[in-house]
Amino acid sequence: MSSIRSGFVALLGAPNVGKSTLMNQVLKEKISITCPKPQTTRNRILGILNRPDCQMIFVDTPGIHRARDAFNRILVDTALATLDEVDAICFVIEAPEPEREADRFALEAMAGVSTPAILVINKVDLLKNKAALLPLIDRYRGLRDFEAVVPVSALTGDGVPELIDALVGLLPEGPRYYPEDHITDQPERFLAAEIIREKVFHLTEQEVPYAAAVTVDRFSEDPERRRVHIEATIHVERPSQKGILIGKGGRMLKEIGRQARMDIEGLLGCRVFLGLFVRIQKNWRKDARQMAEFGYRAPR
Ligand SMILES: Nc1nc2c(ncn2[C@@H]2O[C@H](COP(=O)(O)OP(=O)(O)OP(=O)(O)O)[C@@H](O)[C@H]2O)c(=O)[nH]1
Ligand SMILES: [Mg+2]
Repeated sequence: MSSIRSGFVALLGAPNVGKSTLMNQVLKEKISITCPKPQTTRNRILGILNRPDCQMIFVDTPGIHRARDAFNRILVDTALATLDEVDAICFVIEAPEPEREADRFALEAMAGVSTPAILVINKVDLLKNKAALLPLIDRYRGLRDFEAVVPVSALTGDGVPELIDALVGLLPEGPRYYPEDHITDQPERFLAAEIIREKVFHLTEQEVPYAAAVTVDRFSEDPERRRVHIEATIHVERPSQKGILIGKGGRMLKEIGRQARMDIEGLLGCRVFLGLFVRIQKNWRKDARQMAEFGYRAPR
């Protein structure tokens, strides 16, 4: 039996640079939710790439930023905790906005870690002039000793095969950590909750997406009707947010449910009944116990 390479690769960077989009592009499957709004990802999310010669386990993380409260501290700590458990890092920035303080801050947060890192310059599809990348690459090379610099478009897939090739070289020989047909370790319940949260992120504005957490209260097969029956609750912090989520005549909640149900049906490959409820959990982002109950706790 010939040996393979295997290991863990963290996707790290400032919020909104396209880490989750890149993960989905690598896996050709939607594992991690994405949104034009920052701070979409809140957990550490595994995506497993299986090839005959390697198993590469990508770890998508929340965007690193200057956390101003306990909730955001948990998000940032969740991202930084992956530094200790990976064989390689993809540090992601976005090409159209190269001079961002946010990227500098994220890079500094991993300064003390010697894990090999690749600089991934994302969103090159938005660049008119690729030569504009050269000074950017020089500057970043001065800030950290990157193993490689790879421009990509997570949206179109441009450059992604080159990125994977560069990463394979950084992984040690090892076993497959997960069965070959697995592409994530996230349970279907979690993926369903995330899809609902994604629709809230896309369809509501200002504080509402940030004040929302989703729990799945029931997830069961209904063999008689040949479908999966899901009941989920969207928790928000204030009555005004509940009002917005439900919308005039219940229209907003209906639309969130419709879009989420279609995506969950695609994920599960079967028909789905989705019942959605909205509940106020006053100031849950200020309550450590409540945050933990929603799946947000500081990593050990
Ligand atoms: N044009 C273009 N847009 C992209 C590309 N990659 C990501 N985006 C968009 O950028 C936005 C943010 O993408 P995400 O994947 O959610 O970013 P993220 O880094 O995971 O963000 P957080 O989880 O909030 O830290 C979304 O609107 C994506 O569609 C790309 O290569 N090109
Ligand atoms: Mg993300």
